[in-house]
Amino acid sequence: MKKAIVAKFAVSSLLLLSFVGCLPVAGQGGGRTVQVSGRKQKGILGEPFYDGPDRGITSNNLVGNASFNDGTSLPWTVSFTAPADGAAEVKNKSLCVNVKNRGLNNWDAQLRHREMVVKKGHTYVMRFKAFASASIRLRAKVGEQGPPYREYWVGNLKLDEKPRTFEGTFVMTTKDDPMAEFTFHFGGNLAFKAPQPFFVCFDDVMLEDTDFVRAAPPPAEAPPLVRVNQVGYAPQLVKFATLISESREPVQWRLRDSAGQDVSTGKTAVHGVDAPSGDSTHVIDFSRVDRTGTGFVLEAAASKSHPFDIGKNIYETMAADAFHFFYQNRSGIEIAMPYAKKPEWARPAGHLSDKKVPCAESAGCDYSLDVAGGWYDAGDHGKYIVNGGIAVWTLLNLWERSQHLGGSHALLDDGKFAIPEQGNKVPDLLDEVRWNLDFMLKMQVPDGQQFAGMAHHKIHDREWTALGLAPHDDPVPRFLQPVSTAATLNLAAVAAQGARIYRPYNAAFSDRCLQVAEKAFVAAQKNPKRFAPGGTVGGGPYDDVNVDDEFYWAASELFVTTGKDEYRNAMGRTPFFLKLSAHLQNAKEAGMASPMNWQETEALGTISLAIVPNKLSDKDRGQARSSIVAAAREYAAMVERRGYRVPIEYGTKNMAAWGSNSMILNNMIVLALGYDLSDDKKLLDAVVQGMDYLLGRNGMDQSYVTGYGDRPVRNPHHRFWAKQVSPKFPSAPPGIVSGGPNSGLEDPYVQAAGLKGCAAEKCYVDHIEAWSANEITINWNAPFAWTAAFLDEQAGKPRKSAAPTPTVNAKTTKQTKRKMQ
Ligand SMILES: [Ca+2]
Ligand SMILES: [Ca+2]
Ligand SMILES: [Ca+2]
Repeated sequence: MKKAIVAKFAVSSLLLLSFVGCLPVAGQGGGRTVQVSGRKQKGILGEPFYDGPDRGITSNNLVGNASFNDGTSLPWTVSFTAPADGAAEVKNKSLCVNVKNRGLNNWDAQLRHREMVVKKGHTYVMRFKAFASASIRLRAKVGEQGPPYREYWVGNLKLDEKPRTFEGTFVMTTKDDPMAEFTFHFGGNLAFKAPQPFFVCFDDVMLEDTDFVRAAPPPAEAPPLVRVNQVGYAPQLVKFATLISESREPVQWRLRDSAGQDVSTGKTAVHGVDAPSGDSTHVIDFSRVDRTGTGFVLEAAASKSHPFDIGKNIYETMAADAFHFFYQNRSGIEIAMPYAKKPEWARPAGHLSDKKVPCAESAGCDYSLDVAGGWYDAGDHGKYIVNGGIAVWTLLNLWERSQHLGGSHALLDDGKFAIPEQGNKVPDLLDEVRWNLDFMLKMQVPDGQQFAGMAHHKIHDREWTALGLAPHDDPVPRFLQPVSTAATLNLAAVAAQGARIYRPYNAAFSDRCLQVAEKAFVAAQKNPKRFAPGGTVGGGPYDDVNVDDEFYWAASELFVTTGKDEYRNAMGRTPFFLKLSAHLQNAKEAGMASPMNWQETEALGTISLAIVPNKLSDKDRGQARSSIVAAAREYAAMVERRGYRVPIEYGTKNMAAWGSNSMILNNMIVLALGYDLSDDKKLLDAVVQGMDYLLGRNGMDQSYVTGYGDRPVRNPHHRFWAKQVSPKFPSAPPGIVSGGPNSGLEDPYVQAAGLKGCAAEKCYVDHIEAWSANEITINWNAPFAWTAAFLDEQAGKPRKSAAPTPTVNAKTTKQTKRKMQ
C-alpha cells in the first residue's frame, strides 16, 4: 500500500503530424520549429473565468468532463512525479490544480485525460480556457499515454492571471491510437519563475471530432435497496441482509427461490442510521432458512436483492482462488500453464535480475545480494519485508490453527493448490509460503558486514513505473534499501515460526530458519532504533518508529519455537505480554478497531503464544487466550451496533483508514480464533457477517472481491492485471480483495471523483488508478484467504481426512485444549 503511481515521461520526439490551427504561441518541439498556419492569436476573450452554462460540450467532444460544473473532474486526473507535489480541486465550477512543488521536468506536474481514441484521418479541434496565479508556460498536447509518448498535437502557451481561451486543430495522419491522452504540463522549467505554491485553472475543455458521437451513457440502474452477500449464505450459518429504508416501522420482507416461489417471509427490524455508511437501515434476519439452491432473491420495500445461493460450498473456490493470488504474484519464476489457470495470466519470470541486487546509495553498503524470488507486494513490483512478514505469518497461522485448534486443512494439503509444488508431499500452503520466506531469508545482511544479521527493509525499483507493465518488462534498476530494526524483527519472527512448522518436512530448512531468526534477534537488539525513512520514491516507505511491538512478536515466536528463557524474558519486558487490544495503539490508525497491521504486530505474538503448544504456564496461556476472546467479543458487539452488521468501527472521527477491508478481515481472524477458543457462537456469527459485508452487504452494493458476486471489483490497482489501461493486459483473476473504502482520499483519482465529504464506507471507487482505495496486497489477501478457508470449513461440509498430517477431530481438540488451560 501507499505508493504513488506516476507515469514517467520519456523525452519524446515530437511528431507533429499536421498542424493547421491557431494558437497564441507556436507549437514546437523535437528541436525544430513547426510552422503555424492560419489565424493568429485568437481567443483572448477577456471574459471572466467561466462558470456559466456548458460551452463546447457537444456530443462530438471526446472530453468526458468539459465543464466541471457538477463538482467532479473525472476522467481528468493530476499526476505529480516527486519532488513535484500538488493536488487538484474543482472550485467555482472550474478545475484548479494547486502546485506546491513544480518538480524538475515539464511533465512532473500535469493534468491529463485518458480513455479516448484518436483516429486516423479525423480532424480534431481543441479549445479550452485557462489561467494561472503566476506567469507560467503551459504545454498542452494530444498524444500517446505511454512510451515513446508520440505527440499528435502540441501547443506551447503562456498563462497568467488573465483567463484566456485557446484553440488549435490537427488532422491525425498515423494509425488509430486507442489509448490517446489530452494533457497539460506545467512542471519544471515551464514554471521556473513562478513563486510556489501557484495554481493553474481550466474550464470548458474541448477536443472535438465531428466524426465522433458520444454514446448516450447506459441508463444508470439504481442499486437494490436490499443488500445481501451477493455470493451467498451457508445453510446452517446466520443469514442477514440490510434494507435501506427511512421507515420507522418494520416492513415486510420475502425470500423467493429461483422459480419465484416464496421460501420465507418476515418483518424487518428497524435499525436507524448506520453512521459509517450514512444509510438509514433495517435488518433482515433469515437465518432460519436452511433450504439450499441458487437464484434466491430477497424482496422488501418494492426492491429486489441481487440473486444469491444458499449452499455448503459457497466459499470453497473462493478460498482456493484467494490462495492462488500468491502464486500469481510470485517473482523470479515463470507463471506457467496449467498453474496460471488461464493463458492470459501466464507470463515469463519477472525480475530475474534480483539475483544480484546492489545496495542503494542510502543503504551505506557496497555489496550485492541474491534476493530473487518472493511475492510482489501489491500493485507495484516492490518486495517489502514488513508487509511480507505479516502476510507470511497470517498464512502460517492458518496452518498452525489446523494443527493445534482442530481447524480443517482440507484446502491446504499437498495437491490442493494449482502450483508447481503440488505432489511433493509438502502441504501446498507451506510450499506457497516458502516462496516468500526463502526470499526474506536472503534479505539478511551477510556475516562480516557492518549490520550483519539485520535485514534490508525492502528492495524495489529506483523510480515508479507506469500502470500496464508485466514484471518481466520492467526496465528500471532495483536496489537494496537500508536495513531496519522493524524488518529485522519481522524476519526473526517469521523465520522462527517457519522453523517449527517446516521441521517435519525439511529439517535442514528448519535449522536454517532458526539460525537466521536467532541471529536477526541479536542484531535487532544491537540496533534497536534503526528506522526506515518515510517518503521514498519507487516503492512504499513502510516506515515505523515504534518497534516494541515487533520486539515482543519476534521474542514470542522465538520462545514458542525454542522455549529459551532469554526470549521469555525479552517478551515479558514489553507492555504487550499476553495482551491483544481490539484497537490499534500506535500505528497511524490508532483508535481504529483492528488488532494488527504491518506496522503494529503485538497481536501476532499473543496469538502464537495462545494457540501453539509452548513452555508458558497454563495460567499464562489461559491469559493469552482470554485476551483473544475478549477482543473478539468487542468486535462481535460492533456487529450489533451496525446497520450493516459488520465487525468494525472507525474511531471517534468515523474515518475509514487505508485498507479498511483488511482491518475487517483481521478482526474476523480474531473472531474466528475467539470462537475456536470459547465456542461462543456469537463470535462465529460475526465472522460470517464480516464476509457478508465484503461480498456486497454494504453501502456501496459492492462485492470487494474480484470474480465474486453480481458487482465484483473489476479494476484493482495492479500493473499487470491492467486491462482497464490497455487491452494488451489481462483483467484480474478471481479471489482478490480490494483495500476498500478510505476516508483519506489519498490519490488523485479518488480526489477527482467528487468523493469529498463521503461517509466512511462510501469513500471508494473501482478504478485501476485509485490506488488509495482499490489496491490489492499480499497482507490483505492473506487474511482474506485465512477467513475464506475458515468459513469454508464452517459452512458445514463433511470433514475430509485424506491428509498427510494426522486429521484432528475438532471436538477432541477442543477438549484437549481446555485441559491445557
Ligand atoms: Ca465550469
Ligand atoms: Ca506440495
Ligand atoms: Ca511497530
